[in-house]
Amino acid sequence: MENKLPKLKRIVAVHDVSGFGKCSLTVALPVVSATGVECACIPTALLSTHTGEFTGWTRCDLTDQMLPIARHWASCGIEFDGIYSGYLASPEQALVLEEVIGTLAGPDTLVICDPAMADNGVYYSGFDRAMAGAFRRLCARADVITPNVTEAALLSGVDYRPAPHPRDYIERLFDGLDRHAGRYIAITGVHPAEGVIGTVVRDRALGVERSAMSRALPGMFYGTGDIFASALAALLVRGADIGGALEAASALVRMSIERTYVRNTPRPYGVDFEGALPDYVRRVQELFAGG
Ligand code: PXL
Repeated sequence: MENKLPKLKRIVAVHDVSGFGKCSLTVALPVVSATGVECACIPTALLSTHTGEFTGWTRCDLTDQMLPIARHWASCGIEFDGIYSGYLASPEQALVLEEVIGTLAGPDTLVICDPAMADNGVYYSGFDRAMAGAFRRLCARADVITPNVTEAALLSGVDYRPAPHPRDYIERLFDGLDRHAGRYIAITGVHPAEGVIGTVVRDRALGVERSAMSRALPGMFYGTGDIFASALAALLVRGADIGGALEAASALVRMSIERTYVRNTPRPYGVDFEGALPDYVRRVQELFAGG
């Protein structure tokens, strides 16, 4: 058979496995795959659930596995188009991740860092400013970073402000992050006005910003930052432009939230992204029509 398909792009997702609760690797794997990108993974920790609202979760740190996995892959000559990291078990793990990046990244590998450590003005369980320091370093090594408003404030040193988030506040966050970022900064969970939520992206190379906004539904939706970052990472690695990637990733999050809201799924259980994937795959096909 004639070889007419372009080379499959490959990402390694470096996140924890939270066995229940639909975040980190349990959403990165399906979302990256649905984008038509291969998803290898380096698990950073194994937990029974994510740490938001659940109590009594189990946790096994996998820091000591990360470099041996990366070195094995390097010895096999496996190459990566993207290295996409999220939740890390400890600040020390960020240093190990830098070594993993050094081991696996080629000159064209896109590095995407989601500094998953806090939300709604507070650190996730077990984290403190040492985690912000570690992510600051890692974000400076990344081409794309995807902090939420809380994480952007912690990384930049700007005060955290609950909603609404006026334009000048978001500009201060972007400016504060400027030293700690590569080409794209995507700030998620921005509420420019009551009832409106979305993501604002600054393209530092072109000096332009763009946003994708939707109607805000009440409550906290776990894992949506991971769904957004997974889609954005895979779309950019596959070669989408930032505008198309932002729209498609935001639509996936919006539809996942709407379905969860209508179905009234318990919030800590994660969002119904499964039912939103068919629409997402159609959008991806349209973005890459002919590619
Ligand atoms: O979705 C971010 C995330 C990932 N992994 C774990 C978490 C959280 C957020 O709470 O607890 C273990």
